[in-house]
Amino acid sequence: MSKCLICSDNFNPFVDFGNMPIANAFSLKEELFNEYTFAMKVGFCENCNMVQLVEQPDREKMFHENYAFFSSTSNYMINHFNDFASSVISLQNLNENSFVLEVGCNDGIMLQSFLSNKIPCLGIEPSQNVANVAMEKGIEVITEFFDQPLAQHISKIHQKADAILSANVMCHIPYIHSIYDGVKTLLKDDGVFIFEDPYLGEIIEKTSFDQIYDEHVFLFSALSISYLANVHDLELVNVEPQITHGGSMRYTIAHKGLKKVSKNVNRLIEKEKAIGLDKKLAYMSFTKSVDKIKDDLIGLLTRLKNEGKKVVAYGATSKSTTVTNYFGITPDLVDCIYDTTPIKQNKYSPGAHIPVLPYSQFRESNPDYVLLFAWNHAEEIMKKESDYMGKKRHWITYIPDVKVS
Ligand code: DWN
Ligand code: SAH
Repeated sequence: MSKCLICSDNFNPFVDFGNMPIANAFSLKEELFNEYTFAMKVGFCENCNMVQLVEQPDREKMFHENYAFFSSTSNYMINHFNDFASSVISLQNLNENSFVLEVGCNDGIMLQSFLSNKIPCLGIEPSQNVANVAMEKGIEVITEFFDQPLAQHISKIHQKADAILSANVMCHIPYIHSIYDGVKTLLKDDGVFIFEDPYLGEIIEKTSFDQIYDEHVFLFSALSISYLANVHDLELVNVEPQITHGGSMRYTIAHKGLKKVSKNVNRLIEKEKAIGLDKKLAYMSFTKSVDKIKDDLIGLLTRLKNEGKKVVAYGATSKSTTVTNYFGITPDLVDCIYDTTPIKQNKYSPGAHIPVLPYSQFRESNPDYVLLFAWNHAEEIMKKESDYMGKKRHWITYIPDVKVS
């Protein structure tokens, strides 16, 4: 039995992925003998409806001065965050007297839009190397983990916030009660806390099991977020689906009773109940679907190998650490992974030890098949590579099921 991080009720895990390394720990050859692993199991709390990891590595093992994920590696995401910022500017009528705080600003992909609109903003980003990139853009950043004590400190040096924003960060934080206390401290009476994360409903529907890895301690739904907000005297006032990261949800939270609650909130909660996200059964069938993808993908890669085909992968994503380690995909089946991120290049993927090579070498490698680990960026990547791939080369995708195209 494990204890729920939200409501302290007991629950049992519904899926066990076995021992997993740190998803973004790309290593040099000499570091491979010493890889840290943890037991990755996921459970569903029937009391508050939160889906969560049973165990998570210490935060310093994941977020540090060599963090491997830089948000601005996707042009699509740059546009997405520019649109996100514009929507907040008009929702809150922001101007040069306002104040915006972003939790987990990474390389400044979103705050750069506030900066260029002359709206005062502050980023909180504990991973020093990505924070440096934001600071080089002229963004003010505190390089610490956000929590209630840090919020207290910020409240002494800044006005309260018109908007607290966060993308793909809230689901990373097991001490989330401290985050919500911090939000309560820093949010103006008419302020909004808006965050987006991969959406549980999409993960279940698409069997996107690879959204589960060390950093993603929670998979949120409107059901679980409204429970959590309520505990902190806050209220979920809007939900807006996003197509990013394979299907995300943007949640807007305000002080309880101070903003009108959109009809979208109840509609989504009712839909979640109708598809059974509040019942164990949905999670049991998810596990079966993951194993079907495993059998199909390993079957395909083994057959291609036996036929002498050259198979490489595209995008050394965090998600791919779950895929390669759970499925047992090693360099026997996939020669290497091409990626544009310098810090990942000429290293080995966590656990599976597949070489990660610079994207600049992708085309000269002349593959027959390309396994798309960055499937959430399929539209952007397939468009960019369509001339090169032509009719002779094929993409392999595996969410929601294994497909060759
Ligand atoms: O939640 C998280 C999300 C926002 O980002 C973090 N926990 C970590 C990270 O997850 P991820 O690594 O699964 O994210 P992506 O965006 O799917 O990673 C894409 C990878 O592919 C990056 O390493 C960059 C690379 N890439 C590439 O080589 N060529 C990406 C694009 C678009 C490309 O054209
Ligand atoms: N917002 C960006 C980055 C997501 S990656 C995007 O959507 O692309 C997750 C980020 O959260 C990392 O940069 C990590 O360093 C940061 N992070 C993790 N815990 C945090 C905390 N307690 N406070 C602030 N940032 C945190």
